[in-house]
Amino acid sequence: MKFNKICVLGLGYIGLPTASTFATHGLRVVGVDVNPLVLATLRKGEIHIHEPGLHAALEAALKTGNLTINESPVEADAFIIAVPTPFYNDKFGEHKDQKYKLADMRAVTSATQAIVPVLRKGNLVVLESTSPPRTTIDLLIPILEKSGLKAGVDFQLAYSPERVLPGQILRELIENARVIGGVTSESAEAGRDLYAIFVKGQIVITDATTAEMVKLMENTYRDINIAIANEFSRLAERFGVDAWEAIKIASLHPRVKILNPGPGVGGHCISVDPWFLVESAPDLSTLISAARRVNDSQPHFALELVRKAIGDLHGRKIAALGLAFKPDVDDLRESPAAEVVHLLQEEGAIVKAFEPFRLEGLPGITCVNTLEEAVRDADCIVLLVHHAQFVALSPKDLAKKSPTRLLVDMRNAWNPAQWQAAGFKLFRLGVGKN
Ligand code: SAJ
Repeated sequence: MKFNKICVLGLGYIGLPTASTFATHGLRVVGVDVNPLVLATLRKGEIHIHEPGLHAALEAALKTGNLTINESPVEADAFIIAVPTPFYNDKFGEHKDQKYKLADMRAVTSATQAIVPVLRKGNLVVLESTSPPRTTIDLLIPILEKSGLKAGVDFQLAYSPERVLPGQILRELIENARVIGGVTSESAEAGRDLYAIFVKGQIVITDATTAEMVKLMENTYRDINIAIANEFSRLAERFGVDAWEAIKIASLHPRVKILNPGPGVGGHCISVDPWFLVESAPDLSTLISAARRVNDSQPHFALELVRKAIGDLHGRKIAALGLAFKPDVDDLRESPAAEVVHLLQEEGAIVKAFEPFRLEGLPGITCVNTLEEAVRDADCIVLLVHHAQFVALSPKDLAKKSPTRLLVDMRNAWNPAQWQAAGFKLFRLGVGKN
């Protein structure tokens, strides 16, 4: 299939890089968003999200004249839906007394509805948003067929998940392998023709539901692997073992690769996607939901470690280093570090947080602008996120900035021998032999 003009619905972390990349590869692209603030920002050539290289990509795309920004879709050869699929905050499912989260598919539904009036014979529609299995077939087809056209016959329909890592989106969009699942093999091939315009990685073709499941399986596998690392860290504390040392040794086995424990799992992908499987089949997803609960409860274990280090938390001054959900990004969504800070505050601790990538921090958390300010009068310093600049701190640096010699390291970022030799007392998550 040949493409001259496409419409990308949703200009966020995925839609905007995708729209810009298609435009710089010669397609005419209409980028659509329902948020007037986003439209106004983009029309000025500015961006509303932080992603390395994205501003330059948008500028390049606008400069070609190929990219235009619009509040609703227009006739085109193909439509790509890249809108968010968050959770309901106020609705839950329940299975055998266990609650699970429910995906809010309203943005996908309304984006799909918006395509109906402009859908024409011969078009291709692709859903990229992470979605519960069977969404393409059970949700999209009935809406799109209201146009009077038949999916897989009059128009092509495919699911192709985004699988890029925040911080490296523009590069991974082009280089990563891409999976495209069609409602028919013709649909999958049409999807392949579209993405082949810029994708250099392998393009794998399958059916739509398999492609939906592949995306969920990848992130669920990682979530479960981290959950077992977190559970190992709890066991190690009980048995007087250093979990980091044990995991490193176990992972020397050629068929074992255990991920790292930490204060929990955050971000908008790994802590979210497994619930899409649980929601779709709670009776069959007991391991997946148990892993989710292990990871969601990990901030409480982080809190207990700080209590072990400092005793009663009430009125104690704590410097929290890092609030992001993972190192060297500014993304605070679902961040376990922020959760640990809230728990410390609930116990009466006075916390000053320093997040170098987001100085303004989060509501309800006192954030300071420099490391010095955070640690100046602290009774205890807690490392929550292993940003490179924190890992690089030396005992000498910190001793000059702070009176405290009490440290809690949730990430195994600091070498215990080195810090202990300099007079610090270091408590590490997952270590039962401090
Ligand atoms: N984490 C640990 N221990 C580890 C690794 C990670 O506690 O050993 C924590 C991190 O601190 C963080 C969370 O897990 O809070 C998730 O971080 P991540 O780097 O594992 O993943 P994301 O959410 O940034 O990106 C993932 C990626 N998926 C996989 O690697 C399978 C990415 O490729 C996907 O595109 C992305 O989810 C997505 O959009 O789904």
